[in-house]
Amino acid sequence: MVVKLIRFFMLISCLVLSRCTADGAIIVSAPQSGFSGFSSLPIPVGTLDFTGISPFTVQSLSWTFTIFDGDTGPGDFDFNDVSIGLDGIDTGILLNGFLDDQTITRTINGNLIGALATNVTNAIFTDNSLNVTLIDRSPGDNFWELPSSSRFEIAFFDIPDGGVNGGVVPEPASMATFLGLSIGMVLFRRIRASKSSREVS
Ligand SMILES: [Ca+2]
Ligand SMILES: [Ca+2]
Repeated sequence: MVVKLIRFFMLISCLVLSRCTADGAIIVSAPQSGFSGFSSLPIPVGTLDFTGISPFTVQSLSWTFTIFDGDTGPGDFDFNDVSIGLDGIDTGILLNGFLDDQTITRTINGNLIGALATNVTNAIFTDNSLNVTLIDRSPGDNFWELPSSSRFEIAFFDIPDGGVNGGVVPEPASMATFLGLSIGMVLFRRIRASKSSREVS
């Protein structure tokens, strides 16, 4: 019962903050840019806020986007042509699987190795902000729509020096978790007191 209550209120804390820890990952999310149209510049997905998150080295991560008319499915004209940009750094990780004339929500996994991991880590924690873009190697030919009614997120895994595995919990999440746990404990005590009174009577 206690475990269920704790899990429930941690989930609430997580949803309220759009930033949470689950299964050894740190997840950061934000509304999508609402971009609609063609552009020869990188397509803006949105900006993630890392304020209050203890710095960690970025290694393995997954991105979840909702895109209409991506044209990056097998056989589409931008298949193998679009990669994910983080603060202007081309990760080289491809955005395949977003189909022509359809709204698709899809998660892309990837690993950042060596200088790429260092550069992205520095890009995030110099200003606690990460601008995410789509970099088209054949720019200007694709109509994109990234609805602002959808959120995008990045989940960071295998965090060696901070985050969950290092036992460092982000400050805002700590406060929300504390509030959630406090409410949970009050409810638990009330339920237990109610049970006790029933057993006595
Ligand atoms: Ca293209
Ligand atoms: Ca398109």
